[in-house]
Amino acid sequence: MATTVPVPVASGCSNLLMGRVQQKAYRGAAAMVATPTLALLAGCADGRLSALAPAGPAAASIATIWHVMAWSAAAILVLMIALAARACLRRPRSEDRSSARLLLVGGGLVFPGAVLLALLVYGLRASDIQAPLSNGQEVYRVHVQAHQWWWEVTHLDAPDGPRHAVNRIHVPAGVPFHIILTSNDVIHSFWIPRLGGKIDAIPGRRNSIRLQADEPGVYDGVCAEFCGADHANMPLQLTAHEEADLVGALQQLSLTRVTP
Ligand SMILES: [Cu+2]
Repeated sequence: MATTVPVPVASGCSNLLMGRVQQKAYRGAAAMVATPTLALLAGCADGRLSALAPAGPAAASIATIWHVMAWSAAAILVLMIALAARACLRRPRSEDRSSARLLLVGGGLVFPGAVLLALLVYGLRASDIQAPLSNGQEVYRVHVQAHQWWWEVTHLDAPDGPRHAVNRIHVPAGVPFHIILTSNDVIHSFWIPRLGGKIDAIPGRRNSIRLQADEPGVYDGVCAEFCGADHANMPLQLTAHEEADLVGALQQLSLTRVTP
């Protein structure tokens, strides 16, 4: 004989309890995601190796495009989530077909096309800021030769002949200077995040980049291309001086080649 098993029905009280448990779980999950994210983002803002704390025109243009892209992407993500939620929650109607087509053409072709075009134009203009100046203009020059795992620095325009250093660069503040980059062995990448973008040091090639430090100070750099076992131990330090102090700093350096 068949018997009917009573199915327990949740009471209003237990529903309320479940709702509170779920709310607590959501809050806990949000805190678990938000806390480390905010801590990580705080580290981006004012570190000595932070591209988001620009100290020169090239780095400033890179930081601007980072902010534009990051916040625009966040806004688009929120919009997409809202549209997806709306699509899930409402019943489809026959007149939706024309608006769906408009959404596909506008949101899928026109909008991303316009965004990519604007980013391309901005990116081309931003890369011009780092292009070396033409030969007619006198610009302070430093030759940097990358080695596994150190930087050989030659200050070509020191007053009484080239001055040599290891992992240390001295430049004037407030004016552009050129870094001429070569490599002795493998591909490295020269990067001082607060002053500008990266540039590769490639064996057999000379690459140049124009940088500027707006204020006197010390700016840290790294090798940004994996170049072997000690890649992470290849720090670099650039000091920007007032013009009157630069000569004295250069005179402290060696007149002959130095190695670590
Ligand atoms: Cu390297």
